[in-house]
Amino acid sequence: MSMERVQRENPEVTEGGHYTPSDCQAKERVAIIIPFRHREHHLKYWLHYLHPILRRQKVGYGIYIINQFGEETFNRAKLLNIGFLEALKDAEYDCFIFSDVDLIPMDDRNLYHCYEQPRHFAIAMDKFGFRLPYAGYFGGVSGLTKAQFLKINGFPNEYWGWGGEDDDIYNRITLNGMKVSRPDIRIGRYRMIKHERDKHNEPNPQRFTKIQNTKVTMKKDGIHTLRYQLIHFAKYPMYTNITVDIGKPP
Ligand code: UDH
Repeated sequence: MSMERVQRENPEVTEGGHYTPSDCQAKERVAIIIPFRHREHHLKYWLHYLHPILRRQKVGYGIYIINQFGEETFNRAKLLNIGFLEALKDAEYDCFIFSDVDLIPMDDRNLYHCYEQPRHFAIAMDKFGFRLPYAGYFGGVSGLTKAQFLKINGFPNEYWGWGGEDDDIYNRITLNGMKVSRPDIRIGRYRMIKHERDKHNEPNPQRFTKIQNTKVTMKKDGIHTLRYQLIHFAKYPMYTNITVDIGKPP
């Protein structure tokens, strides 16, 4: 896969990875936020598959890659929080879909827009035998309206390394009186592009105790306490890249 090919095959996409259907009025503007570091190869495939799918679904959208600067421990949820704020600085959005860079939906009927309740899209991944691994799973691809996101004070900033942040987000949703909505199990199918475990994203041993404390931590840790430094903002033909310094674990 090459970026030139993706560009050639998606001439309707405008600079920064934006698309608006030409033959109808999209109901909402969707920002798609991807946490990222050193996955250039996956990104080409993700763009190759997703631009045509989103176009067929007649979604009005923009693609934002939130690239973690440096080699400190990865922090997925903090990058997603940054994506929410930076996308809103760029354009008006009503809906935010947070997607890992290696997850490709297999069914066009898994519609990338927002729902009355926070949405979990990636419910049947190949790596879990096309089943939900556990009832409270909220990983991979999820979507919230601006109001739903603000109601839970965004995502936690304090999960460094792999694991737990998606369970914390699930807890925030239920503790705030909302309920996760999901597609039919036959429709929510995904393929994950195979890869080895990343460097500097080792499983976080604190995750089990942290997810017990969401009720307390969600009030003081979230979108309202987000701190980061913007290093670089660039609009490429197929996506917008935002490189950020998010610091390191305490
Ligand atoms: N991510 C990066 N770079 C990193 C780490 C994570 O871009 O160094 C992003 C990327 O969008 C990825 C997402 O964060 O899809 C989630 O990363 P993850 O490691 O939590 O999840 P993933 O499903 O891998 O990609 C799980 C470990 C698989 C180990 C397989 C060993 N055979």
